[in-house]
Amino acid sequence: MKLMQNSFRRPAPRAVLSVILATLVGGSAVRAADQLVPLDIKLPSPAFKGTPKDIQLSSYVEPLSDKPRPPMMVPAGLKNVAPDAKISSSDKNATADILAKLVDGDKEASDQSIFYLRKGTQWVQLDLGSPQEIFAVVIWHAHNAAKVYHDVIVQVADDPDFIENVKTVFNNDQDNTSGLGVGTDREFFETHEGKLIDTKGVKGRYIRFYSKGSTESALNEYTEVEVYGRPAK
Ligand SMILES: [Ca+2]
Ligand SMILES: [Ca+2]
Repeated sequence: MKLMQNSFRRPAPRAVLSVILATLVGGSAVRAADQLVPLDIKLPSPAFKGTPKDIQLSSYVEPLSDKPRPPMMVPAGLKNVAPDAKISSSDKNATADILAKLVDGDKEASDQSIFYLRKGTQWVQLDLGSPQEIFAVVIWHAHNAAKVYHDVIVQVADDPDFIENVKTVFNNDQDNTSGLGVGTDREFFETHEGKLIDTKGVKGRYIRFYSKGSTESALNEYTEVEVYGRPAK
């Protein structure tokens, strides 16, 4: 208690800033001692420009922005933990060699950079090896053309079968066609920026990414995922 009183009496300016920012971030697992920094995401080259051609869109798709995405503030010292993960998928035709492309750092829009999962609701899953506090997730399905993926759902769990302590951190399946619950997030255009999701320090060892085809095809494409976290305390 003495320590706390001391720190309140004579707060370091950086600590005060962290507390204020942590309050702004709201409900996340940001700790008082955390220094917040912009998340540094290495982006691939853009592969298409301008407004999409005439494709059928849901009423809940976000308009395609022509401005760079504002940075997300996260605790300093996070690491992309995806490259060390063990990867599995609902599509048993996807071999380990194919699934390795999900975390190989290649996020380009070329044919060689993208792999396919069969049609219908499919998922890829990462076993992070130990419980992590996950602050941000970035997904690139395929940004070779303007398209919108359906039923993008991201869940975190304590077990590989997603039974224990399942937390949904993103769900844009607003008509519940994948049957995991009605989502409240919006559909979005795939771009070179990928889809950045603020996961607010959610804890879990397993993370699963669902999708159900796109405005272009019933097949499911994946290029890369990144998971920014730190070991859970
Ligand atoms: Ca890749
Ligand atoms: Ca749907």
